[in-house]
Amino acid sequence: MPVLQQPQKPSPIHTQDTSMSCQCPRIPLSPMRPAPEKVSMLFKLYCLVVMTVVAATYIVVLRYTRTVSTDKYFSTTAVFLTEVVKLIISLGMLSWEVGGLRCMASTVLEEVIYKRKETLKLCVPSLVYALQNNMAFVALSNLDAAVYQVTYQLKIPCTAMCSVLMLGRSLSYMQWFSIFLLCGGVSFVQWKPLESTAVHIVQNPLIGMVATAVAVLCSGFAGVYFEKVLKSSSTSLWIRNIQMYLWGILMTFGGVVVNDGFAILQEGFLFGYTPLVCLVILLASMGGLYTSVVVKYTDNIMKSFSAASAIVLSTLASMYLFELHLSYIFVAGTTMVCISIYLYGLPKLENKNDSSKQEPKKMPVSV
Ligand code: NCC
Repeated sequence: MPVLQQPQKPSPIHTQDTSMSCQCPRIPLSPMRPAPEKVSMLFKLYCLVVMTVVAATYIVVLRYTRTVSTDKYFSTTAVFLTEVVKLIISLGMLSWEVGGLRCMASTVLEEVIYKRKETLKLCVPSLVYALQNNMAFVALSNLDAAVYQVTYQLKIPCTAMCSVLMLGRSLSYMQWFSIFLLCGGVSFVQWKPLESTAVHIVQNPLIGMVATAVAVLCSGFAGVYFEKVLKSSSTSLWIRNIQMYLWGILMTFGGVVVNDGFAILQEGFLFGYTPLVCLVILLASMGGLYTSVVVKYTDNIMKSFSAASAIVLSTLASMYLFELHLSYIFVAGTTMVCISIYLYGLPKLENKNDSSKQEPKKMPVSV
């Protein structure tokens, strides 16, 4: 069962009683910590499966648009437009949460514009995610999608390391072992023999690998940083997202100007855009928003475990649907994933006598 994360400490902002101009529900401003939002297991499962399926489709479509299409669009503009789409959807979700556009506007004014210090906190993950999202384009322009997907799994131990260092989580040796086992298992499950696809550009695998390494580090750090900010107060997820995407728009626009500014003046902002490029932007937006919901209701390590289970299940489902044969490497990978989930959920033996350090037993999400 996934663990519903409780906010860890009350934020000073919740002790202030700032009044709003309209009769809006004061969801993000309650001085008391609200009872943890309960969502059904089915809803979590749905978010995880959508996140995983979107991520897999995103990587394949992105790779296609960068290597097979003839007119190469400016990838920085796609990263920028993704932030814009995510901001618009988050504003929509916030107005649904507070009950209308007027209330949404006053909540944004109050929580995002007036609380500059809070908004400033989101500048860090926004910058790191902007770098990560640009690196994904560089990596997938230079590496095969399967190679990228497999190497990108190194983000699992990297995320665990960041959770230990930044959130003060303690992991037993067995849990560390299970994390590396999971990393290997997902890589095996996703492994596909290299196929020579028609590629219309010159690729540099070294650049691809360096970009993947940067993306791995960014994913671990930014994910845990966002989780820390989100769970240290009862501020709504959509407000946190709006704060982050506003910075994201600024940062990624900086990327557009610095990297492609001159060329865009000549060719146009939307040069090389096709319906597939729009699909990349849509998938990137959906993937990002679902990621934020998953992190809200579980945590970043759980996200890795549950995404791994979803990958195994979706691969099994597609094998059943398309009558494909199980390969030995897939069976080995699946076994590794299952064992790692079991091992991660075992109680921590070394903390048994130390009640102060004991955490409630967390079972990984099994899907
Ligand atoms: O690498 P990953 O996620 O951790 O990257 C997180 C992505 O979500 C966006 N995000 C995060 C928090 C938040 N509040 N809002 C957001 O929009 C970040 O901008 C970042 O793009 C994964 O765990 O494997 C996952 O992978 C990505 C993607 O496949 C890789 O980053 C590709 O390089 C998935 N994103 C998409 O499918 C678009 C994500 O769903 C899962």
